[in-house]
Amino acid sequence: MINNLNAADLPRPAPRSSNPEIMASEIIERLTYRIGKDVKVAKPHDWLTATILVVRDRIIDKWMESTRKAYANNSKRVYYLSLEFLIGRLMRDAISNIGLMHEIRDALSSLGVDLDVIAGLEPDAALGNGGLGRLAACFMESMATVDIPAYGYGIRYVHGLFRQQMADGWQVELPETWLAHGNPWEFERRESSYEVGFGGSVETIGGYEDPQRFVWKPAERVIAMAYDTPVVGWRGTRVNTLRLWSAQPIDPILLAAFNAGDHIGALRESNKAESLTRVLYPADATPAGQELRLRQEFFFSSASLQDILRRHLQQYPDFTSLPEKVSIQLNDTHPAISIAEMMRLLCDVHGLEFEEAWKITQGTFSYTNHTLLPEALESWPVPLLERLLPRHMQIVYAINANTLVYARKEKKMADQQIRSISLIDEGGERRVRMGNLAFIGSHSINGVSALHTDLMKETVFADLHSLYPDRINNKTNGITPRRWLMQCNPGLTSLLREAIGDDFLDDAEKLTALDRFADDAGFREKFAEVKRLNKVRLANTVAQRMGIRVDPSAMFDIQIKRIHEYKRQLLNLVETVALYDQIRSHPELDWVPRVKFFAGKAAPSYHNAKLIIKLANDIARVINNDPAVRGLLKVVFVPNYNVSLAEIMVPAADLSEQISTAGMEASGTGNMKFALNGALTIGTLDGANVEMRDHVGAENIVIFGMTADEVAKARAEGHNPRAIIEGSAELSQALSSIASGVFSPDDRSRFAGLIDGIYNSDWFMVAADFDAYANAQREVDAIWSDPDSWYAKTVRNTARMGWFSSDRTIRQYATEIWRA
Ligand code: CRA
Repeated sequence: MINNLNAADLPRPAPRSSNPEIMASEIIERLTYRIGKDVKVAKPHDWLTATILVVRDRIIDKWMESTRKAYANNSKRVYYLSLEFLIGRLMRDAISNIGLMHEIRDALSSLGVDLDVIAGLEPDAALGNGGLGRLAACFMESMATVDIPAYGYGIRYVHGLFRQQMADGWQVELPETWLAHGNPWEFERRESSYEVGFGGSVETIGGYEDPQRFVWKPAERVIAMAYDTPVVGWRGTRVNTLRLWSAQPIDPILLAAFNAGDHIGALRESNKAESLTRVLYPADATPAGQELRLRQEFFFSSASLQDILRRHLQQYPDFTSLPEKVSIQLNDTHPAISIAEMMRLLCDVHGLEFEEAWKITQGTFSYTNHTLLPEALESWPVPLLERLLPRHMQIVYAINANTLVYARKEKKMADQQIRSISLIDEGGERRVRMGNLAFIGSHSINGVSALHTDLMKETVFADLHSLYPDRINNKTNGITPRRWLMQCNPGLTSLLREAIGDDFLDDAEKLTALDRFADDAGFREKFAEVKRLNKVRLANTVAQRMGIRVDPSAMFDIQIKRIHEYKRQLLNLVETVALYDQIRSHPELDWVPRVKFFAGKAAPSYHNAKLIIKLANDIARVINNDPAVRGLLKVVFVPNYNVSLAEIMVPAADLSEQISTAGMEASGTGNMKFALNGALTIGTLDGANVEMRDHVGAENIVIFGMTADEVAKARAEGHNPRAIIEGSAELSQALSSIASGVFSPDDRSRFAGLIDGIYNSDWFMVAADFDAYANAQREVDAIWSDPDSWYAKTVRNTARMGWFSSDRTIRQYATEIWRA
């Protein structure tokens, strides 16, 4: 066995040279021997695969070195458990991180192949819905960059997030097939397979005399098989592993049934197993609540923990050292069942005592909360958990008993508090609260922005926080500057290097050196020119995909993110209608030409979100066809928003819309991407916008609207949207034109219900914030009208956003939570 040999003594492949001729010959070699194609008949896709294989081979040398190093140094390993990894394309990221962009571009061009063309063929790995999944992808890259031995664990969905098509302005969901051409990045690991059980019963062994033992006898079993993707950090420092599990049947076919003529029945078990990892649930920040989802959560949690414990025992004699050598970060509550599974594995399989296992579990786990939306907090009906995971239900009861006894006896907590910290929600149908399980089973619980962390302490986890006051801490989100500056905005990156040198490439906070260039008219001009070229690129994309012409000299005002009522695309649309009315009523005024871009997907079952997409499209049709506002206002809803589209839209934005109802957006990360790329932000004091204001300076961001406290107060005391609407002529006109069908002549009452919601409750404070928002937009117009001032502000945004690098976030996790 290789493990028993001294790896350092083994022969290693010679370091590879990377001049373009050698790379070109390697590409031909892969094309010939790995793909089996002659140069003459190779299709663009074949060139893409061959190129990826060359890049991947370079990375593998580093990968093995990283694994050996972690082993040799007995380093602590970090495991990031996430049901979502929203990766996007990998090739450009990998090539740029290993520093071979020029070589590979030249090599390909010597073969008559354009790197940009084949890069555009790589499918997006869309194994996530939105911010939470994209954050996991940024963290993977940053953990490799800051040299932390880390593994990401998740699910290898066959179908990632659906493709969004527009049919007459309505969203239609189509299956996405990222694996259609195979996936040259991944390695199938048949040897890393684990059994995962469901259902069945629990046997109790022993009793009064001998210590009791419990053995779970699952009724169903599936195999979890690993697929590994190497994740390379900046400058190739370190390569970590993203390990995604795929479900396989234990018996691929029931041959007896098949031979007896039951051809479909013979495959039933196999289909059932494989359906477990077939599709990503398409809801963002709201739980699906279906049994298959719970099965997915347990499946990947169990496989990952078995893998983690196996690796630990390979290196250490027992589990006492687990908290010192292993950190497991739970990305939201989706993997929270891991806490019960860890207890089961330690107690039932490895024979530890409950108390000892509990200490190890708590010392090892930490949990990140990503949302406070009450409807988004995961909980599972007790009968479902009891049926699917009977042993875990017992463990949950045992943990709960210990916690509640401690709270009542030692901390003298009252009934009300006991009810709120309990793992079981007793109001109505009894349910297991996954947030409480994750909290109680972890030594660290973090929020994702300063405001969100404060609100966590005051709201959902108030009582748990008073029971365990040292556990909650903040880790403000971040974004990787490699993908979200260097790769998506090469023009700006070159300009920055010219101005301030290369230091910022290795440390984004060095961007502050740019600050003094904000007052340099020559620099501002170049900065504006880079922005213009990025806008031309977006304009071309929109012309190509949608046949719509937009003028790159207009202000590009962009709101791209999942469609959610709390994100208030509706506020933006209502203001768009108001502006449209204003321009038509006052054609004599100097209106700032604007293009309002929207993009984003709605959860397939989220009725109002889908209606908002239709409204955006209906408004676009009317406005774009009205000669009265030609050249002054355009509205574009770009279909099928994904990571690759974001990479085109973010660098092209003049104005970034971050306008969620205060207190509802836990952090946001799109906000950071835009500001880093030189957009001005119009936003509320919500999520990380608050800290962005602190960093870029209040004079370089346009903040408007109610604060989180004011929203909470208005909701508690009841506010009167009708009175507000009546008091604002602009607002009432815009609302009534939408409600009465001006934009939907084919179905005049289409949007009546949506607008009624504003009149009747205005939960999301669209009416309450409208005037402040409209005024803020006119303030934006005024700044735009003075280009010196506009570009001075946007240069300062780029200069001061370095702190929001995910390298900083990861370093904070490493020192304050993982101690790695
Ligand atoms: N929907 C929050 O809403 C946050 C990301 C990442 C979210 C965002 O404000 O930036 O997480 N929450 O922390 C979530 O998914 C389950 O909760 C999100 O992406």
